[in-house]
Amino acid sequence: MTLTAEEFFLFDHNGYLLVSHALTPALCQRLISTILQQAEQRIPPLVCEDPDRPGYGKPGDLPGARVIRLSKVLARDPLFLEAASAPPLVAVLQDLLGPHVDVVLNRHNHVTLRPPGAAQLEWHRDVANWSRPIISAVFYLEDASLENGCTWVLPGSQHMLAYHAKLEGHGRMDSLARLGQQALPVLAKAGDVLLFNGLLLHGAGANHTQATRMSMTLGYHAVDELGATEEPHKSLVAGERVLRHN
Ligand SMILES: O=C(O)CCC(=O)C(=O)O
Repeated sequence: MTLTAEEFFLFDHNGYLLVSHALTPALCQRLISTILQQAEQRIPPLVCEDPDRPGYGKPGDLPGARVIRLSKVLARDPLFLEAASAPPLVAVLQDLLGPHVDVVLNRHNHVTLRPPGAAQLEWHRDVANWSRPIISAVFYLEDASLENGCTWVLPGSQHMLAYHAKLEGHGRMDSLARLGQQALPVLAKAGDVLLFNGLLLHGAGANHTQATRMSMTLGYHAVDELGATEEPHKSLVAGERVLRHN
């Protein structure tokens, strides 16, 4: 897949782009089975539902509590890297980032089960500074709707650099106040991947249905041509590691 000029424009202008059918139904099913198995076996690191705040997460394995998130997924099973490197997705990432692409291991790198009753995910940005951006990727393993807590975005907010200070870097906020009137829901099908600039303000709704709304979130960026050649917190998904000097 190659992006059209219009899709490039929209990613740049609005800060996000939905890539349809990036994962096959078979791959989504294999991921869901693996996730359910690992949640059932309570394989750490995990985030569980906080008994004091139903619907919200608390890190750690809390006995008897529902597992709502699996962390460090790329180290759990090669299947997750297979999804991270899905050819239709990598083709779009290479269009946006150039030929050499890393998936970062120390940002996101988790699966959210978003079970029935899961609370909203507060508005936030994904990076602490505009000069170290990532592309965030939400992989929908099940359809995402208004009822089950789809992702919401504030189009164009990646350009609001002055606003950044109010969030204290990688900040979360309960509401956008009046700006919330400009936010849009992203309705997605299982297998779609939402790519967005890590500076884009985004969140997710509560799950009001009786089923899960599972998704995996990862972060990507271009291989850092200014950085060290060994990158323990990154894994190459396309191209090669380049280090350029002037
Ligand atoms: O699952 C979503 O809709 C958003 C995910 C997200 O923002 C995150 O995992 O940090």
